[in-house]
Amino acid sequence: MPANLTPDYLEAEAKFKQAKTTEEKIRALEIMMAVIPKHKGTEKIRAQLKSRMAKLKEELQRKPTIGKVEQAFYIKKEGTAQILLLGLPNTGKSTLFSKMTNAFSEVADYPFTTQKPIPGMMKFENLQIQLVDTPPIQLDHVEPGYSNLLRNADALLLVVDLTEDPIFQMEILLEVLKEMRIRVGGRGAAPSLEVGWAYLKAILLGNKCDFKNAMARYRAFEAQFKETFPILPISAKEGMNVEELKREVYQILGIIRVYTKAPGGDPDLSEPVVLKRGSTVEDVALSIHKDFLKKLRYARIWGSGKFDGQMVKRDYPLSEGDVIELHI
Ligand SMILES: Nc1nc2c(ncn2[C@@H]2O[C@H](COP(=O)(O)OP(=O)(O)OP(=O)(O)O)[C@@H](O)[C@H]2O)c(=O)[nH]1
Ligand SMILES: [Mg+2]
Repeated sequence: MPANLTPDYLEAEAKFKQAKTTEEKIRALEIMMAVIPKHKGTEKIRAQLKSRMAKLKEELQRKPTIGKVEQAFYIKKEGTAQILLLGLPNTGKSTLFSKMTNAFSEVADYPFTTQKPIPGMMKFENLQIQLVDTPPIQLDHVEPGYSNLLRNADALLLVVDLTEDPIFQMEILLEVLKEMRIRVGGRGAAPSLEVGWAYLKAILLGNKCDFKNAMARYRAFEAQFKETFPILPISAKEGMNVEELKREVYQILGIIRVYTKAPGGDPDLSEPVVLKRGSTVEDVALSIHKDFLKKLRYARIWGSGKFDGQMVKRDYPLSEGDVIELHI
């Protein structure tokens, strides 16, 4: 007897396959068990789901619970991407964070104000991007959980204070990152890495550029690092260059936004489909549903095509802002 699995079920199954932690797997599996059609044809699958669930629950029990500090250093991703603010004490990370997001993080004129990571959402055009404020980096002490926090992020904002030597601060940051086996860059392709190393894209920010002499220090800093990183002078306090920074963040993520529409209809420009740069029509179909991908015959495209409504094949590479009509 055929199982006739429903789209609901297949979606939950896709989530299960993507799940990284045991908790996430259990959550997805619960949904699969709840929505699977209960008839003779699915009997075997239901039994498999049950035994899989039992194994996962056992696994959860066996796992040593992670420490409180590590828990505080795990920030669940929300929105299009997760960007971490990183820097030495008192460089203005929390000021910038509060300026750019809907959230609040305490600001003070003494160092070590921020003690644990704090997430907030930053709006950029029709996207919501998550920013995370972090406790300051120190040379001699890295909090447990810090390395994982970084590795889980999509990009970093490295904040230096232009009232002090910015090149020296950057050298310390790079040293601490190196100890965590994290390489950073921003321009050009990702380097090949040794086992155990991670690569993260980063934007360098020279903050407090409103101070006297700050721009002279910024220029030396820029000259040293601009080949490797996107780099900007900002004033978190006065909001200088904050809009440019948002655009740089979007650029560094390496994503494009496209919009789908139904034949005869209009696209919803407030609901972008976010894809990696270089994605094709097939990736859009897959983002809707894997069945959609199977059934897809062709698409019509407005934007990067030679003319509006041009018919394109499944492997057509998309550009930022394209509007797509999928035909099955
Ligand atoms: N003039 C000026 N002052 C700033 C700017 N950004 C931050 N400050 C000041 O610098 C001090 C430190 O700012 P915070 O935002 O708390 O710095 P932080 O990097 O979060 O500090 P920690 O959490 O201790 O690492 C505060 O007194 C801020 O008002 C800026 O762009 N211009
Ligand atoms: Mg802070």
